[in-house]
Amino acid sequence: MTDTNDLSQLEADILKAIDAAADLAALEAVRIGTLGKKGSVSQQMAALGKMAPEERKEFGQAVNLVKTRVSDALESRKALLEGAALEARLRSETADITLPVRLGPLSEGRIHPVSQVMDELIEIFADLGFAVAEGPDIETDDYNFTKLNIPEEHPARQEHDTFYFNPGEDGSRLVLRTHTSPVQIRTMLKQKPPIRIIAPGRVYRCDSDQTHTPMFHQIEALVIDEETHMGHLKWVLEEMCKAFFEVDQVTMRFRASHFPFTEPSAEIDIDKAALGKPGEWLEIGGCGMVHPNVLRNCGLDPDKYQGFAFGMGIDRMAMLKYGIPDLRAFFGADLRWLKHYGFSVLDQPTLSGGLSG
Ligand code: 2U9
Repeated sequence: MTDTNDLSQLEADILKAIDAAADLAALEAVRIGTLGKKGSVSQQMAALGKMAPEERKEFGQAVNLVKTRVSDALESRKALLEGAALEARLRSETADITLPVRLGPLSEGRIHPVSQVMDELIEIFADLGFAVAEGPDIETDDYNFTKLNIPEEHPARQEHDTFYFNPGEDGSRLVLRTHTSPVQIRTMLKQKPPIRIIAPGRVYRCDSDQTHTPMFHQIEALVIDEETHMGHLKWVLEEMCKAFFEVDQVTMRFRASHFPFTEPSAEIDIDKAALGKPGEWLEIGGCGMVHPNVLRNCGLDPDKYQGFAFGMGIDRMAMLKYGIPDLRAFFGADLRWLKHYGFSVLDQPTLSGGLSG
């Protein structure tokens, strides 16, 4: 082909093929068939070498123009097809975030009733303005007992059935904490009042029978300020019980008691009406005003600061609220038990959305 008319025809055919290419693969096939090594335009270039010089100049220019126009057409068609391909991909890959969560491993797992109740209580106390405080399970004798007004040889030490570690070189003994009270001691030692904290966590006592396990869970609360009194204590406990048992009213009773770390001290009973059995009393924990010696041991002046504290067993609260009969099954790691008494991973307890789903 040495005729410029034929060349025009070739160009027209190529431009038509470029326009007709429906996708990037088809377009690439056109490119290879024209500008590729053995492509139709490249062959015209190769033919130049066999031409007479005078012919070569004119035909060469014409072929070059065809090459440029084909090249430009390929480029612009490519940009168009790429844009369309991206559009199509974006359309097909949209995620509908309003769809319900797909059932998968998350729906298989269960939250243990102890974790559920702990989360519920943390939510309730957060709403009342309490922060969560934590401390180590292994404590010093001093924080677990002495600073809490339980000196060496005090009978309360026997009652606590303590797990002791071997004494260190200096004779000091570490213990597995028998209550979460050392967490409050640590807080008072490092933080100035006003203090408003809860301390949930594991505690340990060397005691095991139908209603006792060597490890169990407690939640304790501590409030220290300049004008704190038992009225505040009663109100907080009432609010907590109403929110926890999800009822509008609770009747409570405070029975005088004795703890070394509080004075006065009381045991807390609630009327079982909240659980559908009115007239029966149920003990849910202990409480009192923080003993002046405890305040002094933590560097606080009892003439300036007063506070209240209370403690409850979380495992017991879980048994009460969710009708779980056997404490020991809590720690049996039986998946059938957990499937029955456990809670959905996706139902986080909130005051606005409901505590127990
Ligand atoms: C500090 C000062 C005082 C926490 C208190 C109780 C009464 C109590 C029991 C309830 C059931 C333990 O889990 S249980 O067996 N607790 O009766 N706890 S007052 O008093 C404190 C704590 C920390 C610094």
